[in-house]
Amino acid sequence: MFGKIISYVKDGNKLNIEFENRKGIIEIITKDIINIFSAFKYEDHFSRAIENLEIKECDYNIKKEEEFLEVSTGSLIIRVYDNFKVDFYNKNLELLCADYKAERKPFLRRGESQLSALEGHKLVDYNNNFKIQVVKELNGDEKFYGLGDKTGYLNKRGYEYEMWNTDDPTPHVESFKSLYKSIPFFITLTGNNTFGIFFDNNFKTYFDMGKENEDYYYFASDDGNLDYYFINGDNMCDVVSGYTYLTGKTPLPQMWTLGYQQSRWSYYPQSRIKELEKSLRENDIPCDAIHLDIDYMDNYKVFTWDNEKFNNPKKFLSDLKENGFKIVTIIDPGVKKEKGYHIYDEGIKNKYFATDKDGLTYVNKVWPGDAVYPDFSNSEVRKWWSNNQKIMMDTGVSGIWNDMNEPASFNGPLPDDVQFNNEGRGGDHREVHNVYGHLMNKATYEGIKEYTNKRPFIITRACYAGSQKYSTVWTGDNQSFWEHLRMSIPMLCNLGLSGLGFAGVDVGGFSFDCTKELLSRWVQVGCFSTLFRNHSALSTRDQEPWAFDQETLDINRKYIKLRYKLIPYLYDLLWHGESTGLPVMRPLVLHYSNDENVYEINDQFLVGENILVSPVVEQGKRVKAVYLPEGTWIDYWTKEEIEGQKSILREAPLDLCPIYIKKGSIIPNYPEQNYIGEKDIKELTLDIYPGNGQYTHYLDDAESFAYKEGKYNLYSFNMSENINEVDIEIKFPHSKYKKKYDNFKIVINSENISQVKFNNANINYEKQGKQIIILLPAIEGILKIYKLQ
Ligand code: MIG
Repeated sequence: MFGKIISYVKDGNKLNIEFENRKGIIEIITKDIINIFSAFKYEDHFSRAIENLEIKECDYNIKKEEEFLEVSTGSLIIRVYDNFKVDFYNKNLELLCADYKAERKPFLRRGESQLSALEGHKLVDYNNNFKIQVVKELNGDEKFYGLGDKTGYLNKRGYEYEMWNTDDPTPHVESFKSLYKSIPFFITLTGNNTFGIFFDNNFKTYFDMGKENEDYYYFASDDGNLDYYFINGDNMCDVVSGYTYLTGKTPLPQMWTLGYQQSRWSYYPQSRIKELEKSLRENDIPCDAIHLDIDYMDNYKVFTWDNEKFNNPKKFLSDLKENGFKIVTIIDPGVKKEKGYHIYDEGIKNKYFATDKDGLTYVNKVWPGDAVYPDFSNSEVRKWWSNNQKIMMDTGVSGIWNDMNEPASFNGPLPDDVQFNNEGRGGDHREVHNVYGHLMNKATYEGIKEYTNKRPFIITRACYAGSQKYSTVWTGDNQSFWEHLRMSIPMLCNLGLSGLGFAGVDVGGFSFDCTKELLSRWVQVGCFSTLFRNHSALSTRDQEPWAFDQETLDINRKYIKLRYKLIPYLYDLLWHGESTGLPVMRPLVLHYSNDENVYEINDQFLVGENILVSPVVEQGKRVKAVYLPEGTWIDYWTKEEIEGQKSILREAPLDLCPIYIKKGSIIPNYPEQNYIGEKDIKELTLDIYPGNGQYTHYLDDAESFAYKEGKYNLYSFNMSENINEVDIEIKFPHSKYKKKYDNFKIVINSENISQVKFNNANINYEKQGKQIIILLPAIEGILKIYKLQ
């Protein structure tokens, strides 16, 4: 298609290459991130994912060889061949990624699928005519991770997917090619080599990860530009950092958003929420937020309240807040078509809605009946939508839950020819579909930020690459199936690798009726995911922690309380994530990519680097096979030390989720609270697993942007261990936030202690079971713990 290389010109960080038939550009973003571009539709990137990209200029060399052009950046060597085939090598000239130079050879499909279609089987629609297609050689055991919220297992090798935001309420299974989100990014791992590819194209895109042929994998699109980034890294963490360098990091949220959240479709009227509030407290279930689904609205009209169900929402929400409950309300994009409804009238007057090909306002059916679709690809419409957030914020709403923004309708996806502004360029639904939710989230974020000056809390169902800058995500309409509890682990892990650091699933399952055993096990996973929300569908059975029996309630309480204990650890992870791009919930392969035993682990995950969770995800099972990677791990419940790089069997009665802490960990804990912020925490507990390790704890006002101006404190703990003692050096490298701790409560998970000194003075300690408790004033110093010899 491109033809032979004719000439090339270096233009700053870009290398412009003239081929016989087209131009190609190699752009050096950093020495490890390379963009491959050819203008098939637009001369520029016109990216919705990447905003304010900072190019890190580096010296790079170009060499012309007989067969190829060679570019070297210091980290990477890139060889460009005729037909714009590109191969990437590391600096030692080891091949990382090569374009496949032959034609695709799909496997044979025998028989007539039309015949099986008669019985209702799905026809295989096999597409070979892409406008843009990049085919890469497959390397032996190459594995693929990422790709957003796709169903199935962690490793995507051998499957095909499509990026086309899809609301399909039937049970999500492995054959789904797409779900609600489009994150055209994946990470590959072969031996010790890892890299990422981000195909920044928001038309429908296709990813075949070695399904049609074991010799290659490909990504492709019907339209748009050839525009992808090769992201190099020494390890998978670097690749995630590189990807989020381009598309943005998940920002630090308000701390309360990490609390337990209770939802269902729907809690109303007011008295029902009062009842819920009472049940939560009576059953001693900590909770920070209650979600209101579509029924709080007047006839499903967004930005309105049904005054029969809620007679004074402002007063009601403020009373709830007094008691520690925040309210999150759902907002759909579909605006009810009704003259006299101010949102509709304003939108019509200003031409804010998408149109059909003749320029008439496009109408489809959603909850309010006939509805029209705000054109979020128009910055003026986004401004309007931002302003509308004020209506909700003024009523006292604390977060917005953006639903149905694929966009969905009662008649499936919108037709291809629905017209959008597309940032002034004009464009149809084929182009805007995958970024519709993304742009709605951006508008929501900007509005809430402006009106509240707090870190906005937005949960979204649909998104595109880069939506992590604006919103938290949940994985939509799962079912109360064991299979969906199992799937939630690889799904959340892959979302995390795809930049979406703040994610969760409907705990207990959305559709279908949950069982007590399923909820008991689900809360053991949910309490570790960043977004922790129990939600269920209209007319399913009650699914709150107390809706089953005493045992289920006790198990829910145990894990919800564990969650509240871990809040400072999770918050620290999010703070770190703002610079590293790493998620809270991580697959083991992210940190142990040299250990082939972890490549396919779908039923375990890490929380940060220090906590390993191996939940039971099968009905009736009371024992779990746990794989512990290298290092020494401590059973959270028994404090038993176990050497890693092996599998063990762990007894796991219904109330027990196997949890392991890595030796050398320091984990901050909060005291019990009914909700975050209930107590003014003057004493920070540090749960310490003696060994060698470093930990930095972060403290700020937990809600505003003042931390961006440096108003925060850092507490660093440096621990080292030898045969005689464990030393912890406590330092405060940054102290610009006015509130300080008074004390540190040091919990040492070891019994063999003879003496403790802080800054050279003997201090008291107390023995409690298998732990030693030391109370310290919160000052800098050196804590020395002498072992019993
Ligand atoms: O399925 O607003 O995924 O969480 O409860 C109908 C009602 C629309 C879909 C969301 C779900 C929500 C429901 N919505």
